[in-house]
Amino acid sequence: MTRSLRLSVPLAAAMLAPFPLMAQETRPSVETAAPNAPDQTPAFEGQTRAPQPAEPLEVATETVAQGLPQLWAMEFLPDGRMLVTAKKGDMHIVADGTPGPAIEGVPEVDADGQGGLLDVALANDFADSGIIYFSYAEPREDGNGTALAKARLVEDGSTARLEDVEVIFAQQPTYDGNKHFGSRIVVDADDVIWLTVGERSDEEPRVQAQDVGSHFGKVIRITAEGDPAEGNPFIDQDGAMPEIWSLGHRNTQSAALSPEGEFWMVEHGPKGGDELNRPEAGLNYGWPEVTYGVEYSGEEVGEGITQNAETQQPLYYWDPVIAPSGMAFYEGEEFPEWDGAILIGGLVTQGVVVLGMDGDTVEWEDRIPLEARVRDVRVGPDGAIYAVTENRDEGSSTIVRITAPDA
Ligand SMILES: [Ca+2]
Ligand SMILES: [Ca+2]
Repeated sequence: MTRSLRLSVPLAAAMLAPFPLMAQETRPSVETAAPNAPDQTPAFEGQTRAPQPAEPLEVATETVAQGLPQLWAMEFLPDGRMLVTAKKGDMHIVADGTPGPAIEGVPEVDADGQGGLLDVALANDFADSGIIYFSYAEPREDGNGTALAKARLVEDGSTARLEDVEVIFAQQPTYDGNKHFGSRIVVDADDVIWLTVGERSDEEPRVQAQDVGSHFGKVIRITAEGDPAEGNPFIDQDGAMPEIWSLGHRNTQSAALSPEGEFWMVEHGPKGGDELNRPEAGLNYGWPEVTYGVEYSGEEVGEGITQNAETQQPLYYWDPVIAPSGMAFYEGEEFPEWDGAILIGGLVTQGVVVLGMDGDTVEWEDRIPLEARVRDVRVGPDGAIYAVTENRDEGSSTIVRITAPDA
């Protein structure tokens, strides 16, 4: 006994030796600011403050369009021009860095506060059909609500117009406020339309994020005709809104389809609680009962619960927040080492957040600083990354092209 014990001590030491060496190699997080909720702990290792990548990001940037109205979203048309939405209610086609005239036929929007003309997406058959989808804060008699419309974009010489405009989703109930409209639109390979809808922020409406009888704080999933999509979890439940896919979301302005065809999103959380989710049918993502972070007043959110069995944990969260805007999965030849990485526009971080992924796990996080609020981020047909900036004081935007330095 004694002899074997003596032998085991150096053996154990030898086995343990590699671990301190590995720990020394762990790279620090790109986030160096103090958390807003220092007493909260993640549910699993790597859920926040992932290490920086082994190779630091090196990029070159150039402004490819400026003097634009304050934009909310941008999509590339098949010919490489850009279709943009301006928050105040206009839509333009940007060619060679210059916006064309306002596209006629855009419905009236409520541009107060966080409202306005919001996201735009192209139908999968856009090249043939000209069909686009767009979201906006819809003015109503007793308030407003997030709406999703479908229309045909028709060009005629140097002008363009929307025809056959049809609202295919209108958030219920109506609410009189100017915050948390969402919204991002994602069209999947089956032509199903996904829309993120905010919980309208204020104390009373935000609790409706937990109520499947309300569209507030939900992911919406519908057909191109506006019907609930097949497979929606609450279609047969009395009193539930059949368009709902998942619940318990706060205000999501960031969503994208992964290369595997799955719907992912990043939510604006409370102070110290932005979160990455890949929402599954019928599941509850917690808000406002279970969340990381604190109120912007500094108080606890509800009872200050960050984890429980009834709600889903975010795959990743940020404290302090990044304030997520647009989102895209990187695919292209410009940055081969970022294949499958998630790009997220940062309003507060003033740049693009890059997440290196292994399945559902964030392996690393880095940031592309742009010194401007980023409102949308897209991957161009050339493989470059395009960031739409916004300057709220000037009511203006630029579009910045991000490439590898030697390109
Ligand atoms: Ca879009
Ligand atoms: Ca959550």
